[in-house]
Amino acid sequence: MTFPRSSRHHSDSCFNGLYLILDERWTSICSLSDVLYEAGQAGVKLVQYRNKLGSMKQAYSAAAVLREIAKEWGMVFVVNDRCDLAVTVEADGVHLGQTDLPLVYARKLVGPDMVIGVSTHNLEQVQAATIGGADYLGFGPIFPTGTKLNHDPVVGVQGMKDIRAFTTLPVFAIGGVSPESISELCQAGANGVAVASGILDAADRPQAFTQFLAPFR
Ligand code: 3NM
Repeated sequence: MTFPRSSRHHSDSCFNGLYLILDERWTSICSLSDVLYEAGQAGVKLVQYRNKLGSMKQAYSAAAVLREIAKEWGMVFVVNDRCDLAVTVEADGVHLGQTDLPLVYARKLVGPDMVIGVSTHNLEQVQAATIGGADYLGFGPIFPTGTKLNHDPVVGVQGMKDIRAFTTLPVFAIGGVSPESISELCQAGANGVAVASGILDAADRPQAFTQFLAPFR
């Protein structure tokens, strides 16, 4: 499946609200497939598979399963970091960090229709990704987080306010986001929030989905 061309448009409804990050490190405590089913039931529209440690073979096996579940629920499925994996599993998008392939080469690999998101941590990166043709941005870490190792300095809600005027792209606030922080982040200009531990660590995940989605309803 290729991503419908029109859906790369910023006004598309999947580039806001809750962006679920399924990090492979959580597989020791929960099944990412189960989480993705729950996400589908809860109405999540955008999901990312993140595997920083596994081999390509292992990442492929996991991503292929998740990709199918996402398809069943009509969720947009994005692969973190790896263009080759995104193409292989026919993901809807790939998400690039600052140390991944530069946007221009990623675009060459994934073709014109795949969504490309970029992680940004300061104004310079926001401007470069915007000019470079990203479809959406992650911006953070907004709050301290244990999920991303060796992360950039915490930018706070003020960081989001500071970059908002410099890009017209949809921006997802990321890093330590809780349901309580969402309205403040949206007021600061975030279009949505990208969340891993807030959901994956929740004792009651369906309730966590409800809490994270409520501010956007
Ligand atoms: N990227 P959690 S912060 C994957 O700042 C990631 O770009 C970040 O996980 C960035 O919701 C982060 O558990 C971790 O904090 C997000």
